[in-house]
Amino acid sequence: MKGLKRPPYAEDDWTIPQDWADYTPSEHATWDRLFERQSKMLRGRASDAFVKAIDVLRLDQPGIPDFAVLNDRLGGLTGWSVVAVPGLVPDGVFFEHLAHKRFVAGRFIRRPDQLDYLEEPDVFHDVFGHVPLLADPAFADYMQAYGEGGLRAESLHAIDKLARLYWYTVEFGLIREGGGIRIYGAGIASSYGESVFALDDASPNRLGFDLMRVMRTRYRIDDYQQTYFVIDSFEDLRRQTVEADFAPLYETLAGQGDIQPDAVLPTDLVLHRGTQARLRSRRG
Ligand code: HBI
Ligand code: FE
Repeated sequence: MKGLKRPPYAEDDWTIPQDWADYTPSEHATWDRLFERQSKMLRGRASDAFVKAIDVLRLDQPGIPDFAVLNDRLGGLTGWSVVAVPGLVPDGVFFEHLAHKRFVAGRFIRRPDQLDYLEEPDVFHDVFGHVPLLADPAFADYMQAYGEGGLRAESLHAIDKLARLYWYTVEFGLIREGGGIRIYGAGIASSYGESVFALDDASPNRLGFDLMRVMRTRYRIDDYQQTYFVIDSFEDLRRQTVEADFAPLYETLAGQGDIQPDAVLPTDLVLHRGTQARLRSRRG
């Protein structure tokens, strides 16, 4: 995230007051519409931990959540808190917050004509998509370790590799659960279209999670993913990452090429081999 400029009203760490009382009725109504649509969609599709946390954190109360109230509940569970920011923040600032168990959330909410697509993360993506799993102890540990690992990756010039791990887990991760596959990534969970596509469409690959393989894999930012990686459990993800030393892994990766977003390798654990029909039809 280069070239971002900190607005004058933000603190040095880029946080701003949420000013919850200043949200308008129409902004609260936008949250309610998005919440209603996504929470219905995710029943039976999202990981149990995600669905249960929506209840436990009382995210089902009407309107944009007041971070002060949310933080009382979340803090009691895992010690995490949510802080408001204007939008995207520089990588170093982002990592520093995570390392201190603070999740940065956009204060703003998308306009009614942007319900399905926006470029910068807003309060719906950040709070509905990300915050539920911060109530899960194993996932919360993983997020904190990601922040600490990000700070180390900066000096090792390996942020691009580490960012792929975030992308394919925190944003677009799937998990084996209940004899099938469920959603846990925030980018999927907060998207109406992708929460169907990621699980049910024949187009994308669904491959078993492999840490080194994931860090070599390029990703799309302009469309649904061509490949999703499926973890066995949050505890397994925690064990494979929090307990690993990434410095030697980055050295190994430096000698290996990137993998294209749609590739399937002979070494992959293939749960579903994608037809990639979506991209083919979009390219016409
Ligand atoms: N800023 N607000 C915000 N939210 C993010 O998810 C975010 C960010 N800055 C950088 C970033 N993510 C990622 O590019 C890092 O994981 C590398
Ligand atoms: Fe996100």
